[in-house]
Amino acid sequence: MTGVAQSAQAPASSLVALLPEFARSEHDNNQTGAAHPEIPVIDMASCCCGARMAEAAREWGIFQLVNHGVPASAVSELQRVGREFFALPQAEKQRFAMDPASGKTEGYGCTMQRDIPGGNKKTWGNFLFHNVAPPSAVNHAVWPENPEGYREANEAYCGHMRRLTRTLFERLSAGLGLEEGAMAESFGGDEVVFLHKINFYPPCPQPELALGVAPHTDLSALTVLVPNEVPGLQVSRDGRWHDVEYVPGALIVHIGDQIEILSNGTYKAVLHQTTVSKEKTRMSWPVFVEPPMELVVGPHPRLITGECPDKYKAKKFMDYKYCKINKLPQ
Ligand SMILES: O=C(O)CCC(=O)C(=O)O
Repeated sequence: MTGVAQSAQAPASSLVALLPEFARSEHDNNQTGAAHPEIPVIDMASCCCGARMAEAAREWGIFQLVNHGVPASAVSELQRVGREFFALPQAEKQRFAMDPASGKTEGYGCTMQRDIPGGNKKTWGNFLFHNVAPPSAVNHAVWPENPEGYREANEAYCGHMRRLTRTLFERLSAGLGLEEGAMAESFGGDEVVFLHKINFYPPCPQPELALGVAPHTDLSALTVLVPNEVPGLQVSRDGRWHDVEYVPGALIVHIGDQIEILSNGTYKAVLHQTTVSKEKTRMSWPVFVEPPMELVVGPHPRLITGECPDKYKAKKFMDYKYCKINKLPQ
């Protein structure tokens, strides 16, 4: 996530033209993408899946996972409560609005992207996000009580994310020649933070002028995302945008900034954005897996050598986050 979160003003899909605060210049809104079969789809039941993950993390910074072991029922329940939350009346959703100015940094909102040519622009979408684990990072006061089952669905899904993340960290550590436990340990072990977000991108009258999320890499170590069936996610590679194909049942894994730093640049945080549709509502459910705020993350000592000196400063995750959100040098 990037930019400055504002209290939410829902984009009005009944409009026939885009309000200026959402419209980007052509230069600023390069959406030309192509379905790209090369974005790796990795079968976790296959014996070489660890090597394929490491290769995808080096080459793309993104891959899709099938046979990941997260039950379809847990995913569909997560999606149900998300869809039902966004179908609530605006006033009900607004009760959970975030308000960073008053220190309420979790909740319902929309994003304003700063510092782009033509001034600040809103992205065409709303979101809800809050931490789900560990217990010390959770504030249930910012979780919606409606719809029924919201809390249970998020907690159950988080349990699956814990297990999956452990495996991903192990495979990605091995791909760097480190012990399997190295990455989990470097990101805080049992204190690693799971932040759940729901993105809601309603139909847009002029989709060619808007973006759902502006280009960014994730602050996280990694992000595991469930999309609905409406395409829109694009990733940048070799100077152009590539559409991420919808693979039913797959989970999309983004390498985030913290893994890029820990790997001393061997793995790449993926630059991505989302487009929006004229007719359909797109939704996505990313889980951002982050180190605790106080933890210092830097290149792993075993990956710093005479030939390959450290490429990133070691710093507390909270300082990294502050600099990134405020567009300050790291
Ligand atoms: O909706 C998506 O596919 C991507 C969402 C995303 O990049 C974000 O929420 O930071």
